[in-house]
Amino acid sequence: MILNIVNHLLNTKFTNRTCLSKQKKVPKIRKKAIIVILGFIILGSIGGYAWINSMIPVNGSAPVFGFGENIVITTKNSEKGFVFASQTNGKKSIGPMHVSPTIQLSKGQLATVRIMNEDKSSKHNFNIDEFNVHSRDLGYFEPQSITFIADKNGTFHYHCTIHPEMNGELIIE
Ligand SMILES: [Cu+2]
Repeated sequence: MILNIVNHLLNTKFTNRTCLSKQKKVPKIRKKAIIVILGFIILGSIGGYAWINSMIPVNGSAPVFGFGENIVITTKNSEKGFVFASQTNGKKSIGPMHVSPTIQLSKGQLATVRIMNEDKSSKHNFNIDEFNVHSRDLGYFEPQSITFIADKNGTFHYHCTIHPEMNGELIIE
């Protein structure tokens, strides 16, 4: 009889324990969910910060929302030596390849230069000093995009600091 009671108590204790451990498991899952949600919020805000930062032109301090003119420039090694080349000539229509294309922009226009080094033999960079546009020294097939505001009228030069013969004009009207 006593043994039965002890057994019964042990059983209830045991089942209570399993109940307790089950109850503990639920908050653990919730904790994990909260951590995951917090992780998403943190990653999201880092991503959002980076995204807004990428909207700040290199010659400005505030983000500019909108689509800039895309200027696609590649660097190549041709018979003429190292050259800047473009398929777009600063305009949206895709035409023949231009060597050292003249980039034309309207004053106040947002522009994104997309540079790609297609030259195996050398690193190249892209600079427009007056607009604080300075790329890294790009290795083979390394791309970089730089956004700036064409906030001054005039004729400017873009160039590669490694090869002074690599240069072209930027006209803002
Ligand atoms: Cu170069």
